[in-house]
Amino acid sequence: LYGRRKEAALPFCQIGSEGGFLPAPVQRDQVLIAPAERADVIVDFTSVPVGTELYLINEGPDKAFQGGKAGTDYSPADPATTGQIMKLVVEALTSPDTTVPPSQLSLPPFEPLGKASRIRRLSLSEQKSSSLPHVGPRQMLLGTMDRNGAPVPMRWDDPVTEDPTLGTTEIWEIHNFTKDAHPIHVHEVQFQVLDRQQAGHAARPVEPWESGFKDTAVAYPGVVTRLKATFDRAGRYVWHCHMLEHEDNEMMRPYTVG
Ligand SMILES: [Cu+2]
Repeated sequence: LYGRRKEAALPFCQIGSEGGFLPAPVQRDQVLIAPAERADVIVDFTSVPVGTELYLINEGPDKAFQGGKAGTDYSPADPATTGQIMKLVVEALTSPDTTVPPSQLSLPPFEPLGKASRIRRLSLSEQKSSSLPHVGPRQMLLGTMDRNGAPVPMRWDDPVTEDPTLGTTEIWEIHNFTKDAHPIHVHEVQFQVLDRQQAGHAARPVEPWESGFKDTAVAYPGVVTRLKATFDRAGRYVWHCHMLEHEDNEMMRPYTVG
C-alpha cells in the first residue's frame, strides 16, 4: 500500500495462502501473486489518520515475468493503467474495534506432510514455430525427463505419465527449461513447496509466506521447484500452468490417482 507520493505507506501481515493458514503470520510490504495464487492478508489501519488516501498498486511487469525485482530487473507495470489496482480512503471508526492485532494472533498448528515414497522429475519446455521462428515460442509444454536430465515434452493427448498410487505422498520436481516463470497449479491436492534450486547452486529454502499449503507455485526459469503432495482421492485430474494463454495451448496435462 502506497501513499499519494508513491512512498511505501503501510506494511501488512500475511496469515494464509491457497490451502489455509501459514504456520505463523509474516510481516510484508508487498506480495508476489501469480495467476491462481492467493494471499490472506491483514492490514492494520489503526495508526493511519482519517482521510488518508492509500493505493494498492501492481508493480509486476507488463510482459512475461522471469523473476527478479521491479525497477531493477524489469520495468513495473504502467502506473496509468495496468499498475492500478485499488484506492482506499481511511474513514473514522463507526463501532468499537474488537479485532486482534496480527502480531498477537495464534494460528492453528501446522502439520507437514509425511515422508514421500516417490520423486518425479517433470519439465516445462518451449517449442518454437517452424514457420515463424522469430516471433517467440509457439507453445509451452509440460512433460517428463529422460535419464540424462533432458526434457521429454508432452501434449494434452499423450498418455498419462503422472499416476500416483492412492494415499501415497510424492515429490514433484518441476524443472523449468523455458525463459519465463510459470505458475504451476495442481488440481485436487494442496501441496507443500519444499525448496527451489538453480543448476549448480544449493537449494534455497522456501519463503516464509510459501510455507503453508498451496495449490499453485511459481516455477522460475532455470530453476527446479520441488513440491510435495499426498494424493488421497482417486480420479483423473489435471496439472497445468495457470497463465491462460499457456494452459489453453498445451501447457496442461492429465494425471490420475488410483
Ligand atoms: Cu506458463
